[in-house]
Amino acid sequence: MPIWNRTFERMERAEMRRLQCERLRNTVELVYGNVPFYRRKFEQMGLTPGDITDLGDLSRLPLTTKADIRDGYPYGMFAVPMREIVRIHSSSGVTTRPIVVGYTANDIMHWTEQVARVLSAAGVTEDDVVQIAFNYGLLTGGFGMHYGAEKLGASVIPVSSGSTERQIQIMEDFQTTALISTPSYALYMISVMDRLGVSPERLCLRVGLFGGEPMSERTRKEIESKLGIVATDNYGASAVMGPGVAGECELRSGLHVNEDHFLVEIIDPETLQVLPEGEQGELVITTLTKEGLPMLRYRTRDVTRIISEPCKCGRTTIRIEPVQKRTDDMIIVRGVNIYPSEIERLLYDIELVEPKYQIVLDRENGLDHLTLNVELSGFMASDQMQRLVGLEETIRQRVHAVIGLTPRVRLVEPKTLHGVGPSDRVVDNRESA
Ligand code: DLL
Repeated sequence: MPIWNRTFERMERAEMRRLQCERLRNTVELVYGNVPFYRRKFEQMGLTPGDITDLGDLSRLPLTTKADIRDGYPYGMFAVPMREIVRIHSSSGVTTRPIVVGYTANDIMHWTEQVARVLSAAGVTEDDVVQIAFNYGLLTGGFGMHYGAEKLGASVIPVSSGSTERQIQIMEDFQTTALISTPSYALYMISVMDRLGVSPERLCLRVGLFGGEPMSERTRKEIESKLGIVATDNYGASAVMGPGVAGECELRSGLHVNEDHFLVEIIDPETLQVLPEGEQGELVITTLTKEGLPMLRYRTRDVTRIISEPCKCGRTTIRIEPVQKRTDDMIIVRGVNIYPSEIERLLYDIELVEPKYQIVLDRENGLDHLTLNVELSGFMASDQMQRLVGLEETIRQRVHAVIGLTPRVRLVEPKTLHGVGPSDRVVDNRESA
């Protein structure tokens, strides 16, 4: 099995720790000198960059949350002048401020390298024809994967997301061998192929790289059996880079972390204390080479565990278990990250309904659907049907404007959703579909 960068992916542990320490100290200097948010945090904590001498000091550093990045919207957390930023991406979020990520030329170079490693670990080579079905735009998936795949020398088809029938046609005609998408989009493609009567034997696909959202073992098996491919999982987050943070090798026993660029810890999301090695908790990532938007101890809210035994593939980097859940209420629907509170907020501004709601997620023919049950504030007789229909439409449009997805809206009678609390605010039936 080829290893893209043997120097870093097979580095001796002690040497890797030394490299990480050196890079951590550089990052600390950079943010202390250039990012007022971090300077303030250090001052409040009575810390100076000189206090960070080895990796054991990592837990003394402040944690960073998504809200901290948002508060600096758009460029407040950048550590270099704008003239050094060559690319800008951002997360989804229309009314709430999205997080904005800036990259220097070096950041892009490193990102490209990280993605090339992830692709190579999954078995992609220069002989592959790679179809990238992530959106090419502000989100990090499309361009992030694209540069890495080109660097690897593969033949890249930047088909982007959507136009599924056309995608399938392209996959067949262009003899695509590797598919890159979210796992749920792969499921949707499978259902469209069924409808069109395209059998996987007509395709040349052999491998898939899936990321951007959790992939359950059940989904992985379904994709593998229906497309006749090997399905690998890869993980990333825009706040620290985008795709390319970690990915499975062909043995698929955990996602190898690009440790020369990211330092990972697992914390208890309640006490915020670092957990002993091997325990499950919230993944926290510190960037080691980022220049545009360096991050100290970024709280991903993703739940995983670190696997430090060496992998049989020969890489010496630590691995993380596939991420299946989060410590907050963020849900990912059709690749869009959604916080229920964003929906709640908009309901406050709509007359005749209460901000009492429930989100139900279903999967039909491989496609995720979001149904929003919303409580009416007063009883409405059926002769007010037209008003009800208008109300549903208003909610649909407003939700679409905020999260970019059109929900199915069901208005329910007053007091029906009284008992709905944080634990059943979101009912996710997608895996049982
Ligand atoms: O999803 C970047 C990305 C794009 C990664 C394409 C991989 C492939 P964000 O939009 O900032 O960035 O969302 C980050 O998505 O905190 C996780 O909750 C979730 N996520 C990403 N990859 C995985 C995965 C991109 N493989 C958030 N498994 C993260 C589970 C994932 N969750």
